[in-house]
Amino acid sequence: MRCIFCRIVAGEADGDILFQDEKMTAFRDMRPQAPTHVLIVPNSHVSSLAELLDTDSSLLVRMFSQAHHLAEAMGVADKGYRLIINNGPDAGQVVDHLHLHLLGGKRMPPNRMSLRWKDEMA
Ligand code: DGP
Repeated sequence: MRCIFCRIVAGEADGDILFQDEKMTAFRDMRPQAPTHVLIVPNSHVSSLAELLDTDSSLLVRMFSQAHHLAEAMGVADKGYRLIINNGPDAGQVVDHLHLHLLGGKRMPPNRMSLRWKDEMA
């Protein structure tokens, strides 16, 4: 059985697809963590960041670039958005097909490391 993201890319499973070209597909996350929550994935099955860097590193730049275009199109670019890749088990990667989360449309807290760094610099 193919992975769920491969099936969404191929149109074999439901996915609210917002963008697709020959290399990548963007669709809404089914469990949104923010008013705008989109996943951008390579069309071919790539499990990890290391695998993408080995096979098609230029696609990574294109995925980030597309994320920005989507953020603009969805009206969240001006106020800011967050891009996240959970890479591997310690990062909480659940779906074993590399994906870039685009989150926006709400004020998100700074991460704790940045807060600690800010305190140390004060
Ligand atoms: P991660 O923890 O980075 O592996 O996040 C996986 C995300 O994928 C999670 O936010 C929920 C989303 N997701 C899982 N299954 C499906 C699905 O079948 N359709 C869609 N649209 N999103 C899914």
